[in-house]
Amino acid sequence: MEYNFREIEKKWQQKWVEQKTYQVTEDESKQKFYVLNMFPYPSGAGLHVGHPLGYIASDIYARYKRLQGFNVLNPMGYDAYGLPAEQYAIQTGQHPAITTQNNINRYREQLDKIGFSFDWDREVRTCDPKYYHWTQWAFQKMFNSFYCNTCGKAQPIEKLIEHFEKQGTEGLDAACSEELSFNADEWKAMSEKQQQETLMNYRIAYLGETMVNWCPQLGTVLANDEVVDGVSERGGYPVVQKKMRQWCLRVSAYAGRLLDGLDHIDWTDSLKETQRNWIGRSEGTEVRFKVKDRDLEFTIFTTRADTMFGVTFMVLAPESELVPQVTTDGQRAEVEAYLDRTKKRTERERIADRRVTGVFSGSYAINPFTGDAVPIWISDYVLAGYGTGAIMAVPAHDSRDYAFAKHFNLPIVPLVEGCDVSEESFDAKEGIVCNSPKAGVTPYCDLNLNGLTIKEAIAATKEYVKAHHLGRVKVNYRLRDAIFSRQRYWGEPFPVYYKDGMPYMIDENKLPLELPEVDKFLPTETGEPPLGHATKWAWDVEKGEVVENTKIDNVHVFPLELNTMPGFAGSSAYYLRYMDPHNDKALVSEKADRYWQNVDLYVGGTEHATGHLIYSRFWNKFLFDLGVSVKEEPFQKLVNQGMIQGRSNFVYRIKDTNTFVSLGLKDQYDVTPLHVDVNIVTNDVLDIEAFKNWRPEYHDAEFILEDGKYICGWAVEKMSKSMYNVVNPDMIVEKYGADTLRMYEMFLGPVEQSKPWDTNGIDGVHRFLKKLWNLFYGRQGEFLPTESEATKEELKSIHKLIKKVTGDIEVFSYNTSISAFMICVNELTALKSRNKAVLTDLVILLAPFAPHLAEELWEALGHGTTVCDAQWPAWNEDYLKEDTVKYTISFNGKARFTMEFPADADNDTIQAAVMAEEQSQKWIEGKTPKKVIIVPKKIVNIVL
Ligand code: ANZ
Repeated sequence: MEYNFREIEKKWQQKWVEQKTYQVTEDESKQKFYVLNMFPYPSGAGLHVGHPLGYIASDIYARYKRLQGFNVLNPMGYDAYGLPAEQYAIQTGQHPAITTQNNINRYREQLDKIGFSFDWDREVRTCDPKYYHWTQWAFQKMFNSFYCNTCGKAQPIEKLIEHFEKQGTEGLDAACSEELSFNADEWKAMSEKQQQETLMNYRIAYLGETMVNWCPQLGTVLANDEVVDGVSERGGYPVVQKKMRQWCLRVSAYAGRLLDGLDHIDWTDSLKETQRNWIGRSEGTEVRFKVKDRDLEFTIFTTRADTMFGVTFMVLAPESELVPQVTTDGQRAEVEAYLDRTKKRTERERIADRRVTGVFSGSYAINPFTGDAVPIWISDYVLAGYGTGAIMAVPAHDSRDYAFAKHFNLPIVPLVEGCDVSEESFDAKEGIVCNSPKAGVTPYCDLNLNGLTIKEAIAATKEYVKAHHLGRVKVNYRLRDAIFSRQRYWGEPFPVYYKDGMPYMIDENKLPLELPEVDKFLPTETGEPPLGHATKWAWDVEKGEVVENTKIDNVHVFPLELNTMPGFAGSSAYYLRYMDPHNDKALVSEKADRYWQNVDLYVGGTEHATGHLIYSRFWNKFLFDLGVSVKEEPFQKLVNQGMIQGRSNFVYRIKDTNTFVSLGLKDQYDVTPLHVDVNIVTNDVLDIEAFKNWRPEYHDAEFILEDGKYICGWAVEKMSKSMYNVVNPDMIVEKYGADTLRMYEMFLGPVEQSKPWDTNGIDGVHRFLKKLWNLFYGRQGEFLPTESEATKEELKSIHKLIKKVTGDIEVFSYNTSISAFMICVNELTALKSRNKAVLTDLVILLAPFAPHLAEELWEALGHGTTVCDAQWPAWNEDYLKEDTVKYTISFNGKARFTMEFPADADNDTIQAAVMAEEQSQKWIEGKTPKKVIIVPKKIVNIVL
């Protein structure tokens, strides 16, 4: 009987739905296991074969854990707010809700075909008011909290107010935008508005003045990567740096905890390192400098306090509030012209671009160590948002300062007399710091750094600074607060109204505040965000509801916030919501939260390393402080799946003709390569008829063939519509079945690795499943397994497989598991195995990989329940014991490694195992071996 995958897959997909096979509840009698995929943004293009890679990998793990007796939560949902739907709406007028719904339907259809074990009853969509209710709720909690550095966690804002009422800022150590100082009386004397402004300085969700990339023509703030060379990526409109009042999240308050938490989670070292760099802990010193002849001083941040004796000038960031104060009348015009120029550059450009620009302010600062007066410059290589936005420049020991000094002809004074201060010498600066020529001889400083290493010199200088009250030791983080406002339509509305210019939260029990309807999705004529088009977007505090804007009286009815939340808002706590998705009283109930705790295995792409994976860790830590989340870290283990790249094909058009020449002959002509749809190319041979029909302009195309065929060129590129290399999983499922697709995607290589999609091997995987099927069904459709005594060989074969697959799944080495399956099926076929117990184990092992086929065979073996509830088999070492022989494995006669084989292993088994061995791939380099020579009990030589 044929392996009829179409029928089998349809049947089981239906049964799973009917029997709610994947529905899961909090079952206290079982240990939990929580598997999570980064949920997709449902784009208009649908899924391509790259998308399911991670889902399949995690599904295998989820199914495996269930077979081991765990209660597995494996949910799925949609990150449904976002820009593409909004842009589509701007172009076509189609409401983003409709586009999103259509895309979700298409995703769901595609996902359903692949046989995932998702509990769809727990689906979430970030654009659903029942979902964003809790996004808004968390935002309100952040607004009503501040971060207490003393207790190391978020606290209710009332506690801060209490503190102010009792002692003002005295004794307060809280995360803030700006250090403030006032006493209790001063606090009490403040107007409500002043008090609110003051509290804003501490709130975890706060309105802050931030520099943004503002594009006046588009009426919106752009992200850094949407700006290229000072103009918008779309449209090419000028972008300027502008201070704007935006909602921000005080992520920086959590920098230390975000850093420390990395030590307790099981993520790859490279991902942790990326986060560490992003958080950017920097231990340094803040030192105060006086401005010469003025009653003014300012603070700089340095990690090299030991270089105080080499300071030859100071630099302020252009945005620094000090700039107008230190600019002298004589320099004003020049300074203003400079500020104007630098406004056009984004921060990223300022960091990346080494072009030296700057202007002298006219003032001088006094070096507190030497008493020397050094000029104060203004330059955009100093960033406003880092440290204090002001630096002391030591051109002899810092390359940026060096470049600046060279450009503007400023003095360069090395710490060590006679030291080489050419550009090339910079890397060689580590080592012994000799005494500065000035140390000990000026009346200002008797610090002696003679003979110390840099580290010791820094420590000594720090002590000196502290003892002489010149500044303080300071830990800085690069991590910035997150800007949380977007001038967009398709996002979560803020549950905020404005009274006298200050924001107020709508009542918690009136949430969710639903996104209003608008007739245009663009900014308004007056430059307000799209919500500015809404006519019913005002808050009636008495009724506690949204009313028409015409009713705004600023007494009972107030305007609502026009910005919406950014993409990362909805994805920051979705893992918690999956635990209890229908709860309308809380984000998650205590019971569900206590049971599921946090995600045990999170699978997703590396592109989220510094966005989502920082924000969601922050968000979770905040909820942890509130007592809502029980674990401080949301994602215990994280696996990054690689990308599936496209394998593009090309045809070569002879210039100015409609004639296409085959790959091997193209060099004889002047040709233009053109992408061709990979779906009309098989093994690089073009289907000429299909090509002619592909585009009207190719209808009359002519071809220069080689050996009667048109051979296409190829390249590995990103899988994308514009390269015509997108392979749709539906097509593969239709042709080979979901089980083949699942196994093939895993067989392509290690999960974490990026690899090109290449259908050439898919037939092999499909044949393997057929072969496995044939162990169960004879030609006449007779069911073969019988109750018999398993032979030693059969037991050895299956127990070897149990051991290998169990070990491999634990480390996500699915490709090697699949090779092991192939070997085992070959062995059992050769043994003509009919043993029911052995074949039953085989089916259970197969279930995570090819669930439809496994269910079908499980049923045929006489089981009334799903194979998902079977028990994962254990291996017995006794069956594996054997007299083994060590073989040296050689390639073209060169010994490379050894492998052990049973003394009685036949040549086919040895050959198959050698070819399947991972190490072999390195030496085979994708070639087909010409010959494999096996010298019994000694050597395997592969001739390439
Ligand atoms: C003097 C000095 C001498 C410095 C030397 C470095 C080397 P990290 O490690 O990243 O924290 N700096 C401080 N604030 C800055 C800002 N807002 N924009 C640009 N640069 C800034 O770097 C700290 C160092 O970067 C500080 O130490 C300061 O230059 C500079 F041989 O001070 B240093």
